[in-house]
Amino acid sequence: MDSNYGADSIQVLEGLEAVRKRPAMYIGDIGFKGLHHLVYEVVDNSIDEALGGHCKNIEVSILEGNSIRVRDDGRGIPVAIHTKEGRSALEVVMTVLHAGGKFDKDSYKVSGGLHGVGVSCVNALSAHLQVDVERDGHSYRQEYKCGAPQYPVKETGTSTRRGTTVTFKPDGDIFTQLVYNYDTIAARLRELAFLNRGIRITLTDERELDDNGKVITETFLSEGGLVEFVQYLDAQRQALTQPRFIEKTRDMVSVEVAFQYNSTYNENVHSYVNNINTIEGGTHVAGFRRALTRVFKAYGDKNNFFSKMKVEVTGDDFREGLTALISIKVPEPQFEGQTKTKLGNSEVLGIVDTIVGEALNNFLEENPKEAKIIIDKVCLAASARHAARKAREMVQRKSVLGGSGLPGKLADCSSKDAELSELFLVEGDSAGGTAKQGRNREFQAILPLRGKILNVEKAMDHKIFDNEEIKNMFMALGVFHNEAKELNMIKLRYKKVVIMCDADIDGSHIVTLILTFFFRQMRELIENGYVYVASPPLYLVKKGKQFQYCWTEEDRETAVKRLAGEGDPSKVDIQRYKGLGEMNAEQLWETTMDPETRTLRQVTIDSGAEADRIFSMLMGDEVPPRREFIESHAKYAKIDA
Ligand code: 0RA
Repeated sequence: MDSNYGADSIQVLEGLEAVRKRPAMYIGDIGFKGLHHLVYEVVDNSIDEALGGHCKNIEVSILEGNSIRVRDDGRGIPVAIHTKEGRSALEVVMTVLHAGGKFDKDSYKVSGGLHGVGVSCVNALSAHLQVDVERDGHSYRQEYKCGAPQYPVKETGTSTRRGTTVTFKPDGDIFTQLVYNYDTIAARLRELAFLNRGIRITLTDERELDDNGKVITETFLSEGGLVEFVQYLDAQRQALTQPRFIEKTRDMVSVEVAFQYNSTYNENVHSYVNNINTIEGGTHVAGFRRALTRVFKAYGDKNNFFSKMKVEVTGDDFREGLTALISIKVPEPQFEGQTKTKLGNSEVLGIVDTIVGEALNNFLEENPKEAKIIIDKVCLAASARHAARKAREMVQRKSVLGGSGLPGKLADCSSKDAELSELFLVEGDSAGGTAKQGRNREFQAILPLRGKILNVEKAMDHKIFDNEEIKNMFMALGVFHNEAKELNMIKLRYKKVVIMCDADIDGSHIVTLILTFFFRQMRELIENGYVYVASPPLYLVKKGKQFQYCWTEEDRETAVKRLAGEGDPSKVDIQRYKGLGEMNAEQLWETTMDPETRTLRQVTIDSGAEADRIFSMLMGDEVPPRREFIESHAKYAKIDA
């Protein structure tokens, strides 16, 4: 029987061959992101089953050897022979692209990963996959290698439960990274739990126990949904209003919005379409903004709240200190933009606008006290924006002048090609001096930053643009904000910006300050993949003329053993680098700056909402959560993938 199945395998492989040939086309990439995407793709199927009301619990396990198991208590994928296909429906679902929805007429699929490829794609990219179905009192199984079934669906026994369990091991011939990151998966599952209230999702890491010998496991279940999500994001901020919730469906588009105002000056609007984070926004966000501006403006005008204002109140002003989540579900989303995370459906704009507009009107009429608090904040924002614009324009006028527009502290490189040029932001003048000596001046520029830069998380824009270090960064980079606070990068002078700080707690705090600045003021640079963090070594291990730089404790131990050889390990000299200043120019070059030998860590944003929460926690007023976070995440928060 098993060998007979070979013939079918060939047919299957023809279908899935395309996926194995061009995996990146289906799952984005074949590195860390793509690897994790496989998990999300499988979980999405279970989420769909839950959204249809057929499933309450989803269990995700990271197994020993970095296999993944996803188990749900849904109806179970049908196993009966599909007459037209001549084989089990289960096999078709697992081996034919986009076959998932075919056997389920009564539900329209909303969840569906960013690339919406379905579980067959995961199968194609797995060295081994096993699916177990329990339904109608029986249990069934089929296994696959690289997507090819190893035998027809077989009955494995009886069962009183219902559900589907998919266990897979990503193919090492396809992926360049095979190790799963618990926090990355946890962040996505937490987000899914908030976005789909009432679904219990558990994550268990079976690879190791925690420091107390306990199993690493978390359960994500939100009864409050988006309202709880807003509170979670704003946990470290001071709320000015109660969270509000709007929920309505029109023309098959379901709209959910939760928002609250806090005492900061940041806009935190995060949006989702069919559970996908629409980082680039789109028509749903446009509809929300339009309603917000229109309704608040009309309310303020009607009550004469703006009459004393010397400046015009604009849309931006209504969003300062606003944390909002927009989650819509659309039957046929059109994704656009560079990263396909921008919703294009034009009909959605009016739908969201109307639904949010009506709800906001009611809210303002029924809650005059909260309305006044918000309007006062809006007026403050408008005045501050006016002041900030002056400060910003000063910086920008200088930065676009060229020549004399460069900061005095900048040691520029000779290349004028942004593609090749690198800007090192270096903590402190002394390390800056060493970096200047050590660099390759052809393509490496050095900008020393003085000690702690301004914490932009707590400052208003006019303070931010008055800050010397921040002005220097804008001028050196040659970028500026337009009226809508979008970053103009036409004159960007370097396409690699490397943050280089000491490898200690103070250094990592400064990295975080600088990253906060980029995240809040120049997020586009991060989104384009231009921002990096340097990794200076922690140790120099030396014996006689032999030496080795080390980046981890394990590195150091091996180096000591190697250099000691048969001899006495205590004869090996270990130098702990406390700061960049302890290295001479040559050492700094060969360990940290030389493109041939250095390790740079690219800064990426997995989830805008999670990054927002982490920055508010790291840079906000409350000290304990910050300390706890930094201690539990070793060197640098988890803002780099
Ligand atoms: C097709 C039809 C039916 C359920 C499913 C697929 C299904 C797929 C997945 C994937 C993961 N978990 C799942 N659970 C169910 C409906 C079958 C029926 O009508 O009983």
